[in-house]
Amino acid sequence: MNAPHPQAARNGGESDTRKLFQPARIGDIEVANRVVMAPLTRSRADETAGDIPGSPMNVEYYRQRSNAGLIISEGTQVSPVGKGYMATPGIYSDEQVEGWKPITQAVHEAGSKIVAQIWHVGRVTHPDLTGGAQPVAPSAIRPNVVAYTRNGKMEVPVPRALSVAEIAEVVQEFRRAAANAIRAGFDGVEIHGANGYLVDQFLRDGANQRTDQYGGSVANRARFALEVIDAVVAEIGAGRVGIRLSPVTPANDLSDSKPQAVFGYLVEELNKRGIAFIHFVEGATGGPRDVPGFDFAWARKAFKGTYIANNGYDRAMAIDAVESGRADAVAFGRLFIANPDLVHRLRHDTVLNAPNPKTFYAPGPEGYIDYPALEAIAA
Ligand code: 8OZ
Repeated sequence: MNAPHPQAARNGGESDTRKLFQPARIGDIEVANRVVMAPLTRSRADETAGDIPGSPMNVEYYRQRSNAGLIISEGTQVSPVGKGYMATPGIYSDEQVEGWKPITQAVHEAGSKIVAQIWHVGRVTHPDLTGGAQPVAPSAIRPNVVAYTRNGKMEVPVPRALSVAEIAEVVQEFRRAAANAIRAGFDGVEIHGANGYLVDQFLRDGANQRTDQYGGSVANRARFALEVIDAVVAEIGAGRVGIRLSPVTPANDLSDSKPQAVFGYLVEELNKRGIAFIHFVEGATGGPRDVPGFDFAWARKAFKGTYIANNGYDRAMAIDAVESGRADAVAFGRLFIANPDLVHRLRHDTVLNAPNPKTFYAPGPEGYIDYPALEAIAA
């Protein structure tokens, strides 16, 4: 992109009437615009101290991006065995809750809102990341996935199938994570139901071969997701709860034979709960959008809450999606890594910094808090 689009110049700043830049309500959360920062794993928590977020660098990263109407935090594990990557922050210990506080405070001071993405990776991990514990899953089916650990790249092992009693414990872990998120100053939570992690493993039959009440029929496969939703809603209220779903993504070696059936049922059940939002990864996560198997336009019409769209959106697509009503809000991932002032840049149709994948998960400030804002470029 070079010169500002003429219409952007005319509609720029305060006079901008395009819906993407207008305030909205997402459940109980009032947002200044409909640009959402997608959840982004950055692997910069203090791992040796116990997966604790909130270093000055972490605070600065979120503060810089607080022009988003809503920030969805990086995935934060609900338990040690729910961790699948190096140096991801948790939200189960008191020390982690304290760590999140300066982050949520900085975001609020800058005028934005932030929900915690609460996450259990299920079978997508390795004992080197979980304190030695064998990964858990609906069924003992190994995904063809590698884990990145201190000891290098490892094939993930065969997981252990959770017992019914253990499933109830994991539901309670999500509930405690939601309570902790509110204690830490978050405006709500997004349950990570996408990208082949635990909630998604129960939903899709590529990972769920159970023969009890958590497997088989669509209603049985959706039971765990809905128990998590119900527990979290009971704890913090439906207006502060959302879920991320990716019905057709092949990410983390997961698939389903009939995604429309299982995710269609789930959308209808989520309507009954009145949750704030569904955040849809439309297509293959970080890849092609045109993957068959699920009708996102149907979901947009069927779901009564806020529809947040994600996956490969650029400025024109996002403006058009919200203007036309195909989405209520649009989440950007990689563009937010590289452009701390993304909303300003989208509003004024300016040049964008390119993200550098080499520093996405690297420790340290490089590629994290040193992408320049526009003022710095102009100076
Ligand atoms: C990229 C790298 C590590 C984790 C996801 C949480 O796929 C992730 C993730 C993505 O949702």
